[in-house]
Amino acid sequence: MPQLRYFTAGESHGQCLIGVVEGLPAGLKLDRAAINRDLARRQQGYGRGGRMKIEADEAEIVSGVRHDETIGSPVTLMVKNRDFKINELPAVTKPRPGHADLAGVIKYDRQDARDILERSSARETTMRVAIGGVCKLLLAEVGVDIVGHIVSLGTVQAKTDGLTFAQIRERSEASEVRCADPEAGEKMIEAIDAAKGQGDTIGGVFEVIAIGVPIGLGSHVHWDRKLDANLARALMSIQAMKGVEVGLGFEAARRFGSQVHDEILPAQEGVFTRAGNNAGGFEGGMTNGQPVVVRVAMKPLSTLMKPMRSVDIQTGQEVKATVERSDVCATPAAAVIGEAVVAVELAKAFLDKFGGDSVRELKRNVESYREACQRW
Ligand code: EPS
Repeated sequence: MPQLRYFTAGESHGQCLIGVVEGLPAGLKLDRAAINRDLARRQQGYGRGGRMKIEADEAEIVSGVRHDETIGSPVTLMVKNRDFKINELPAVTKPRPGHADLAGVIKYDRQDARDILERSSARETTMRVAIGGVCKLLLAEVGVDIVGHIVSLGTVQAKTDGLTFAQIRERSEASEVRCADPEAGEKMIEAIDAAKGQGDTIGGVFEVIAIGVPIGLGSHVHWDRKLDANLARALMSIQAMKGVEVGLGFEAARRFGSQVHDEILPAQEGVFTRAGNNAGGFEGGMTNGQPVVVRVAMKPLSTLMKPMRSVDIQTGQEVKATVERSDVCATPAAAVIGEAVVAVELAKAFLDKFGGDSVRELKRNVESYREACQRW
């Protein structure tokens, strides 16, 4: 069992969202402002709908801390829903193609798809971002930093080759669509407007980069210890995700080996260097000391203002699918969720490799390993 585990609970229009994180070392200063900054980042992005104008997500920490520091016990986080009205909402009987509605009502034997959509809603990602925020604070202690940004939206591609981590952060943070290429960003906004004008939705691809990750997180020895696989699973579990690539990803399959693999160069400052990072920071399921680079494809959201054909689950008659308040595009927000999910998986991998009942112990262990890698 990994040292770090978490659960989330809560419905989209329920009272609140809850997260319980077990296995955090003691002595981690929980900077609420940093966690709330990420919650606010998740709420932003061009193409979001009415709900985000109602909510002002803030995490309350209700267990596991004293004087704002973890004490080793489970940390419970809570985000209240301002739009708490789960018992007043109308029934949903016209399942939306692409949504969890239909499979959910059949599987759980419900007559109202609201019983499904309340939990399948991407509102749940609020709590994952809060938990990811906690994990980012832990990762900062061991020298890891993470950024998520949009690399394509619909058919618009961003050009980000040659940009540094800091440039990607600065530029994507300044962009309404979290895109580090301002020209592409404008076209993305146009694409979102066009989709909205048609009563349609639009998806995209985001990339998450993590720097400062040492060699050797994860392992080649067994399938469930391969960190790239665990990352892919965690990223796929974000609502509306349809594909994950590591490094070159699918493009690697179209090239020869000599055009894919990152040549190994003599040591500089004690560590081997690499001629590139097509591997996205992973070889054999282990980190190889290069930045971790993953890209994730998000489908267009399934609530359309111009609804698609469906069948009423009560009458069996052909109808148009349910129309509910929703977003035209939430891919910029998904990049923030991706950062959080990557942070959780990396934090897990650090604690699995280095242990640590306290942050001080974890840091000692990581520092001594980094030194050993330099001497190797
Ligand atoms: C979301 C909250 C939801 C939607 C969206 C994401 O709020 P509501 O359903 O009250 O408008 O805006 O969820 C969906 C797109 C979905 O299909 O459930 C959020 O907090 O991210």
